[in-house]
Amino acid sequence: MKRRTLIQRLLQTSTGLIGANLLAGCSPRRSRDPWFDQQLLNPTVSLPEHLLTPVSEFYVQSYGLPVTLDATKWQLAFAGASAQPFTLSLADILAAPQQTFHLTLECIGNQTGGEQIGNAIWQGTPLSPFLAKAQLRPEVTHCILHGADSYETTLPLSDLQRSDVCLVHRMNQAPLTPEHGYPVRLIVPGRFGQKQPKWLVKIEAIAEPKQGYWERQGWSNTATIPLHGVIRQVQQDLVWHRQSQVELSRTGATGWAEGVLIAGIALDQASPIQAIRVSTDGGKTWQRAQQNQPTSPHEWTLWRYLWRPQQAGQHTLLAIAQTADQTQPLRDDQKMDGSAGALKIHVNLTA
Ligand SMILES: Nc1nc2c(c(=O)[nH]1)N[C@H]1C(S)=C(S)[C@@H](COP(=O)(O)O)O[C@H]1N2
Ligand SMILES: [Mo]
Repeated sequence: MKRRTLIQRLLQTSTGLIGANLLAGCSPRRSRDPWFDQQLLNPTVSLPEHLLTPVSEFYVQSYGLPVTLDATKWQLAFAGASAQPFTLSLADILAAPQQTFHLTLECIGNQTGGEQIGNAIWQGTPLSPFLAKAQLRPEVTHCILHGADSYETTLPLSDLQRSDVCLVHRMNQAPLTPEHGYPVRLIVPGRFGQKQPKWLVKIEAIAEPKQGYWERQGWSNTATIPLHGVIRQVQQDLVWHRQSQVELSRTGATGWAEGVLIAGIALDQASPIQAIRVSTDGGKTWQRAQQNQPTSPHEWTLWRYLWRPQQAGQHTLLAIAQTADQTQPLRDDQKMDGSAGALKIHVNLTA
């Protein structure tokens, strides 16, 4: 079932105020444009090292209402097949060694070129020392991660033991907002958003694999981020899957006679993006774009390309990303694994 369909069904079965709240809680920004920075197009300014999505513009994906938790009473329980179950308070997490890192969050349901993606700087403490403290029983292979909204998702223990998996309490230099999981969420780099539980309250060690809330609806249980890049901007126009037609006149401040700037983003599960290739003739020929080199492979790569059109008329733009051992496919039909195809943008250059 599509996520939107699920929300529509929930709305049909609920009435009045509850329905209205559900819609607000689930998709406050569904119809909004994705956020992107116009400055990226200025060819005299080098590409920034980071492009952070302001929290106010960051997509929110929650299957129910956001939960308001009292941080002074909040506890995280380490439970299940453990020889030493215990709980952590927010103070315990703040007193533990801190890590700050850039990471791009994206929903597995995001369509090619969709708006459910954002980049932030996160702060938290590594999870693995706490897993060690819990003395998990030898038969433990997975953990169920429980949110206070009864959301759950699971991951193999070996993934959760990685040193870059963090109990996160800050986003863009401020405490997490209620929508993004206040007081604490888990961040597991390389996975789609559904593996980043908000309002985390329990980590339950179990001895067999299990599916979580979205995974039972058919979404991938590994939820690894595939290699993908998209065009986000053509001259001053923000483009995305619902805004893929651009009209440019020959002259004027943003006219095409002086060249057309195309910019976008690219991301992979764990490999650095080595090249972005742009086509302005529907895929017949490809040119390399200029790009930045984020220090973390979990942060989106920013790129831009200056196109010098030779003639007026209709043109089809495409962009694909490459790592050392992969090239993004032009088309991708595996929607329950996340969309990795190329976004097609149609540009009409008028005389
Ligand atoms: N507790 C809880 N955690 C959750 C969810 C949820 O509904 N409840 N949604 C997940 C999904 S599907 C995504 S894409 C991300 C979105 O994170 P954001 O709302 O902070 O952008 O949160 C994930 N964590
Ligand atoms: Mo998601």
